[in-house]
Amino acid sequence: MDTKVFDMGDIDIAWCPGCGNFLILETLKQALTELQIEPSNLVVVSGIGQAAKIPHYFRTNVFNGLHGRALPPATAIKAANPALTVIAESGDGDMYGEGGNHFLHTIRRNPNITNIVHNNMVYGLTKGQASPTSQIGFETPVQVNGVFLQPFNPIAVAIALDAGFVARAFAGDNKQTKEILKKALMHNGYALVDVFQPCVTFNKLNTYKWFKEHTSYLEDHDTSDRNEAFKKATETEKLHLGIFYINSKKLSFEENITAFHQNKRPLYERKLDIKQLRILIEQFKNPC
Ligand SMILES: Cc1ncc(C[n+]2csc(CCOP(=O)(O)OP(=O)(O)O)c2C)c(N)n1
Ligand code: SF4
Ligand SMILES: [Mg+2]
Repeated sequence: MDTKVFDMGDIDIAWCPGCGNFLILETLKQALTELQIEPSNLVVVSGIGQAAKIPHYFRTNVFNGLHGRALPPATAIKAANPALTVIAESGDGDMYGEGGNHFLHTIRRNPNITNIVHNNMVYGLTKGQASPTSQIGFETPVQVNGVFLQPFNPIAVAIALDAGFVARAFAGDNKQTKEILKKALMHNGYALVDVFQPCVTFNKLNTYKWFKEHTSYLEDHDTSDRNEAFKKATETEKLHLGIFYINSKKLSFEENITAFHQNKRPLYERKLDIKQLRILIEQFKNPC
């Protein structure tokens, strides 16, 4: 298999030259290729934003939904057909701001999906307002005196909620990002990969250079130690890169729902009872 199986061919990509999104797109294609995941067995789901354009540039099954709403359809797709590899991918605003509620409750549900967040610490698509992960002091046309709110810490929140797989990568490091993505894709249950992604147009603070200077790799770290993982996630002098935490003992959402269902079969394998469906439609037509 070659990464070209995922290429859309000769199309215009509406990202700025030098944008970190190009690196994430290419690295993800490499990870999928190395895992031999075929385009026909993959679904890429997103919300709205620059990062959320990623399904447009992928030759596979895609669903581009509403702002902040990538996780619910991704959860539903996986529940209906657990044989598919499902990726929910969007930006920091989409996943942690507008989609923040879904972020929390998807971790609780634990669907077997990979959640990739392009974290550029800014609202890129809407031209540079502060996002939930913007750093204190970041000046924008709206936050003219600089951001004064504490940045949202997705890694610490995910560990606090006992997410099954929690990692952070940097788009500029192809090798580490690819290895993390491969492990996340192989994990049974919800996997968060927050990827630092420079926005070269609207974030002049968190540049490629800034990320290199302000990050350090997790070393000799026990990924089963939740307390230590939380401690590392809250350290801010250097932002750590790597896999913080893995808990493979939890049942996934799909395993739970098929266990509860009488015939133990996923939705797409069950026969449609057209008579019952008609009754249901009639009920909705005449709710009173
Ligand atoms: C309900 C709703 N609110 C606001 C918007 C405007 N909007 C579109 S994208 C976006 C922010 C995207 O930021 P992020 O998710 O970080 O993605 P990026 O563009 O940085 O990749 C906003 C506020 C919208 N489309 N829908
Ligand atoms: S505005 Fe920023 S995030 Fe959007 S394409 Fe340009 S560099 Fe990338
Ligand atoms: Mg963003």
